[in-house]
Amino acid sequence: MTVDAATLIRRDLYPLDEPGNPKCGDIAARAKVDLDRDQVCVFEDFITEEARLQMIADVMAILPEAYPNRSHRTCFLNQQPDPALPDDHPKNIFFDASYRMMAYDLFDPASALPAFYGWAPLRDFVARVLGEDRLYLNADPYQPANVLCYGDGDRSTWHFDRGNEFTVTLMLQEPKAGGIFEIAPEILARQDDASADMAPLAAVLNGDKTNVISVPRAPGSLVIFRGDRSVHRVSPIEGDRLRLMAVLVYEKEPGVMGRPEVNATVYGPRVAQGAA
Ligand SMILES: O=C(O)CCC(=O)C(=O)O
Ligand SMILES: [Fe+2]
Repeated sequence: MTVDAATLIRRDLYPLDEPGNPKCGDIAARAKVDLDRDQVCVFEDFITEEARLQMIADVMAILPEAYPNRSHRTCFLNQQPDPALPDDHPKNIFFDASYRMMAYDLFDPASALPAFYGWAPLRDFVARVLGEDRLYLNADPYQPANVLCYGDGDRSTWHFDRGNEFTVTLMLQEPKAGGIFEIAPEILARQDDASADMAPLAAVLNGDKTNVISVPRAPGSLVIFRGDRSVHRVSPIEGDRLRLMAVLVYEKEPGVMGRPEVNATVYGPRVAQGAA
């Protein structure tokens, strides 16, 4: 039987299926202020403890199938240097990233995370916070909801998201130490602007924290962030408890799918069939 998503959410705090409830309007309005200022907003205690433990159990059961994704890349996700630019230009500063990536098709569609992802009141709430009329589910077989699994020494180094103006994450499990999400709000006005002043971005990449916010995220927190102009990272994970982070992808149009060659790099050779 499909899990009833309404039972997963702390509806005492977030009555999302009662959009006329003034609590929803207040929460969305406050979150929008944070999002506009910091490019990130946090909703603590979003899911019940039972839901969180169930989602963790589901993830652990399919962990061996997750793809160990390792990359050496710039913050723009390029894997090659740009010889026309100086060595200290952000396009020539490389970092290593590593984590295991759990694709959407690995989950039982009737289980908790797919039910949570597909729950229309959640999507409508995210749209309200973002100031969008409505949002749609991603139509790709692999991308709609993933879980990033970070073990000891894993990290997601500084990067801008590509193709997604915003990202929704749900923290399932915290590591013993490390694994802090850090973001430099609107450090670039546009990723593709060759004339942009790169100095503030270069400072962040070189360890300057002046423009960086650390976002505390307790297990069960839902987070919305705009990652396309705000470089962000997850600091190295320490210890033997995995950091498990669900990433939900909503779209501004219906029917959006990923490019097969991108999916092959993100999810591994098993999805490479059909890739260019
Ligand atoms: O794991 C996280 O907290 C953030 C992941 C991330 O950067 C992303 O999904 O774009
Ligand atoms: Fe990201």
